[in-house]
Amino acid sequence: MRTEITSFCAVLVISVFSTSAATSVFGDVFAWGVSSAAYQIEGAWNADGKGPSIWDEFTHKRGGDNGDDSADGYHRYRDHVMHLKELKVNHYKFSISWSRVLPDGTISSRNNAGIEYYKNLVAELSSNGIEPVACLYQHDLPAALQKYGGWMNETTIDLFETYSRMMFTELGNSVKLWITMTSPWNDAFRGHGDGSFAPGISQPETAPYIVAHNLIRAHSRAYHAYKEGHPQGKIGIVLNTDWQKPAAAADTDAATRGMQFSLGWFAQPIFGNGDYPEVMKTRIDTSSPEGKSRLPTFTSQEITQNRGSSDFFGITKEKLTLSVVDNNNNMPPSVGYMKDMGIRGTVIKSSEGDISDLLLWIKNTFNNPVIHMLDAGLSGCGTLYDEDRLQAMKQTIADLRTAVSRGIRLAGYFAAQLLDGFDWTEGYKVKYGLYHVEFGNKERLQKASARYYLTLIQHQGNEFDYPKYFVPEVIRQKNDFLRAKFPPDFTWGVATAAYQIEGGWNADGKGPSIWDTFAHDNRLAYSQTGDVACDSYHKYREDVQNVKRLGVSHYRFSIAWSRVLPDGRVTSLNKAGVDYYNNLIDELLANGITPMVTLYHWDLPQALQDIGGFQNASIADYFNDYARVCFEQFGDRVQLWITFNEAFVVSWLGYGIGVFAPGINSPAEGVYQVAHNIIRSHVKAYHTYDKLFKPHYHGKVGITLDSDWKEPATSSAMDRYAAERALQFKLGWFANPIYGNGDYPAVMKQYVGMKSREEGRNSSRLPVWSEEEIKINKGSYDFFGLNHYTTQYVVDNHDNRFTYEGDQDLYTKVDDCWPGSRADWLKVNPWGLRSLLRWIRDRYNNPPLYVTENGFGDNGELDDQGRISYYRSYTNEMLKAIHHDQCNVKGYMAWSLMDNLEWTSGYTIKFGLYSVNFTDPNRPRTIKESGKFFTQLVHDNGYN
Ligand code: GBH
Repeated sequence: MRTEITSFCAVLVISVFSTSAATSVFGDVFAWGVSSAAYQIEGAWNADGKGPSIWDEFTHKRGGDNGDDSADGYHRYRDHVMHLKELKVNHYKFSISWSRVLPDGTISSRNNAGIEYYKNLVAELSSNGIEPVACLYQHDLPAALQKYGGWMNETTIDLFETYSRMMFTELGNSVKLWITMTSPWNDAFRGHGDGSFAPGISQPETAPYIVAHNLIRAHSRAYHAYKEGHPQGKIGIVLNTDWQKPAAAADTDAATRGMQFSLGWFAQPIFGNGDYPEVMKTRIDTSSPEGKSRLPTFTSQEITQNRGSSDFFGITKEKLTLSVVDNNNNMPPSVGYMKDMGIRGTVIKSSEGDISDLLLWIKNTFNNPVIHMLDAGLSGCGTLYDEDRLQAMKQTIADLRTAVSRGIRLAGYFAAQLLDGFDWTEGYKVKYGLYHVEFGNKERLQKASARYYLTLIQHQGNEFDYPKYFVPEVIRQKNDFLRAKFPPDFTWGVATAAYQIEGGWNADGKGPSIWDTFAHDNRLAYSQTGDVACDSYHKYREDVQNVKRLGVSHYRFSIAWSRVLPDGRVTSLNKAGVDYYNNLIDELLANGITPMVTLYHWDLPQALQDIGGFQNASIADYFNDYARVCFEQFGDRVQLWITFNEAFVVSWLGYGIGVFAPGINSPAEGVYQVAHNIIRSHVKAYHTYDKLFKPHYHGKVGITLDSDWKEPATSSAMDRYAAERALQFKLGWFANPIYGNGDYPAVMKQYVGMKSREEGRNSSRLPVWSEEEIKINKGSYDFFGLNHYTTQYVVDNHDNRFTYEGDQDLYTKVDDCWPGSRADWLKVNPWGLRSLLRWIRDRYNNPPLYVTENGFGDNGELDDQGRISYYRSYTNEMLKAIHHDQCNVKGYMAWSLMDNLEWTSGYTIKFGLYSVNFTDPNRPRTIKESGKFFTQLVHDNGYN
């Protein structure tokens, strides 16, 4: 039932009702929290008197990513609290940067600005009803103390106590839940054993033991210092561990030993008998010089102080689980701590029950403590629709329910983490946030896992079905590769365009086009031109053989208007130009290949640009005349006609921002006029064919529109409206008049009208269709041509520019997980194609559709695995659209047959299934691996 509801508000209402009656296994008083750590998110590494920490020094020395700015939590803590409120968590765990409050680590260096920051954060949390959980130490020791040995020096224990006492005084009235330190194992082993954490010391024989010893003593000192003054408050420690399972029954002791060496090392002193686990003492003693154990000894007073020095057991289960094999002392080259432990752990995927087994082990080994679970989280490349992480959280919660049923005293769950931030060893390569952080401008966007978590909290941790829009179906199915065939009559082809391949720019009477002018004006990369290009004007026979070799049935090419009509007008008919296309068409037919002809792929006769091009309303008549000439000359053999390629590109890039020929800048008005005239031109030519030619030739006419898929960046209602708006402005602009109701999309009329009024105009910059025009626009097609390459996310955003872009009130961005290509604009997101096909199906009554272009740009290598993977995944999503969604897709043309002139990028970006050697005057073609892959796909007509 709930999954049917698409309104966000409605879902919230329903869930409130449906959960209020249910009881939670987690009890009524449960901490639902989120965690963060100072160095991972604060940034402002040297702001307002902050002293450097060992992590500042470590990362600066190491080079690469660092936490200098990170998510800028230091300045944006109010935003963070707002997000915590959105999540409806009741607790927030943060850590305090010691060197922000005491720049050199000692009390004499007190920095009020730093203290103020934490006071403000705590006040902001409290006033929003969120319980602050302050951690005194998470890895970022003041660098000044490292000069004296840091945690190797026991003076640091005293300094930690003094620092802690100061923070208890400063924040003790508001913070009732404290953590002395989080994951001290990392400081001990990673910081001093393998050196992968700051301070980067690698002395695995002794240093980890000394550091752990001092950390434990520092912890228990801070514990008692707090309890003296705040008997009501709670303070504890958070430990981290892998769950270590025996690989076989014989390895049971080894697995227990592994747990004792990692978790027991800290937990036995604090939650057990006050001292180190026996197995550690024995094993380290035996392999140490006589009477000088590498494992330090606690005094009896310390043992008493340690014992019970934590009001709760904070635990972080690392992402992975280890399968442990006994490797008693026999594991060269391992030394020190690892050798002492004497196990070999193989990382295996965590499975159901691991967390509950770990908690049960803690319960049994350490006296059934109250536990707070701090999720280690599942890292990823940072996709916004993080279904995997959502599933992992779901799994963790299910495990925790099991744990509770086994009598474990669970008091809280803290999801990791609030924000994408700096990950200690991986920098910004891996992301843990429930909120995405756009590091350049620090924008935050809610991921699907955040929506899941907040709904989980509303359900008090009970199982629930999450609404579909949290992660749309198409995205959830992205990894389900479909092994199936395309329909038997499915059409496969490859595509090219005249200016990109022909060359012969002034051969045999051809007139110049606006792209000749643009290129000769040095507007293309490296001043390259299409003067010769692939020289298809001379090599078309070879091209046809190459098409044939791929086994496809269709070839989509375009006619250069100014080759047929040099000055654009029918009076200038050029017989040589007509002959060229006749020859090409005849050659195709002779080889069993069906031509699909584009009349206009951007190369307007310069002579027509001289009278205003598409800004001149009479262009519709010129185009109609030109189309009629083509229908007359070639219509007896060509039955598939495309009037325009990518009306959007012509309008916006050609006449809006002028980055394409003819290079005109008219982003507010011209762009809409041009689009209007393109549609008029198309409609006229469509009806010309329909009336005069279709009765004899029975061909089909359509237009090719290009559209990226636009996915809402978050599932907020505003972003969802914005994504729909973006699609309507991009595709609906042309598709709605032709394939829809004959008029511009309502939302475009509304927005352009509104923006025009705001600007002080008394009429909209969007032209208006007459009743009569609407009638002839509507249905002026036999099929839908779609060019599709990539996807963007859409974020609702007020835009104060009065241009086609500004009119839309949104901005777009891409996903960190989508692979790039040689072209900046082309990110690989296969499921976008399926989403777009479904959108077209729903908006335009499932028209017969040809994907007339789709492809991937690289440097032109013959072993082009990137392209193969692109074609494989995109065509598979198309297959899903046909099989699962009943989209009426009739055919698919790969862009492109061969490497060619990539417009303003010149010959720098290659899209071909064949490579072309542009430095050889003969322009030899060579098939690429992708060409072979495509041949196989066409041959199999799907995936076996
Ligand atoms: C298709 O357009 C074209 O139809 C085809 O001719 C072309 O070769 C193919 O793409 C590959 O690019 O960064 O400002 O230069 C796809 C839509 C429109 C996407 C222009 C790239 C470049 C914008 N394209 N856009 S810019």
